[in-house]
Amino acid sequence: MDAFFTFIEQLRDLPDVVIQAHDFPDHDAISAAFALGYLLETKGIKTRLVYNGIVDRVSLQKMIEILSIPIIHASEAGLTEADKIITVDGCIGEKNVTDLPGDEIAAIDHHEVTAPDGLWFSDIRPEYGATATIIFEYYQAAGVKMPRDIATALQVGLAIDTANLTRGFVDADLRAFEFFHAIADQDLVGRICRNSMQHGELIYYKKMLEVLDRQGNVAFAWLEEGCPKNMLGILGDFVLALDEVDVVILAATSGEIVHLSLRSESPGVNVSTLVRDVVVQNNIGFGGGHSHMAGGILDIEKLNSSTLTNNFFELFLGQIETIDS
Ligand SMILES: [Mn+2]
Repeated sequence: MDAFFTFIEQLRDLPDVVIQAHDFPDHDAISAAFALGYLLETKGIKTRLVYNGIVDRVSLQKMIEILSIPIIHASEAGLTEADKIITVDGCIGEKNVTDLPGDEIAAIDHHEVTAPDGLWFSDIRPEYGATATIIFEYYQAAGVKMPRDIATALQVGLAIDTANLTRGFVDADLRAFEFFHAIADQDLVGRICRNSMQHGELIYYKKMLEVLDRQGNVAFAWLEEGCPKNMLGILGDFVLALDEVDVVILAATSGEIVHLSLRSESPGVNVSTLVRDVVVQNNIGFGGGHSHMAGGILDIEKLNSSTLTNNFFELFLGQIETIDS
């Protein structure tokens, strides 16, 4: 933890510091930014919280509203090259973290990423269920009393990232959960976690089911008319609920790009590695995340100009067979 405190000292000379959540942020990203911002403010460091992309879950919009989380869209933050940026729940250099004006000085993340050299501070813990847990440990070490609103947001982030402590978590997450649970507003946590979509979004289930295909324990679908990025994850979890299915690969077209969302409950299939292997090796986009939950972005132009268009999911299936054998 010494490195974190040394880092805080380095921030004292700055007029303020920018905390950036990953693009199309989820609950963990926004909560982590909220909580880190508050922690730094208690140390006399001014902060601005920003994200890029859109907040596409109604439950996240409500969480921001109800808890008055002071995060704004990066385009409204008036960032300049003089700004210093900390990325949370995402790492500098990853494609889901827009390179904003300013100097990226730190990354705090729990994805399978490698922080670039030369940062003032980096704290990457891929085994952790959520960035919320890393931030919780900063509070503990700093001896800062956590306000109820912040515990509420962090509990939501941890609950959603770990599917209510059913995937990808470690003992540290349990300690954090116990702490949040003791002080957070449990009614609000429950309401935010349960109300994850709107009536109008049910259509995405229909659209997905119309094109859903399965080969062995791998299910896949491409929503050509598009789907909100974080809704795609909810659909992935829905398909993963099938007993016959252990790996889910969903794609949704969005203008010139395609969002990918992957899930795995097969110990032999690391979807973070899988999506990197397929998408990066074929030079058609980018991807990464966790062994059980990953995402990616495809460049349609590159996909179309390659010979891979017609057998896109075959690329994944072939790779999974390679892994299995
Ligand atoms: Mn996260």
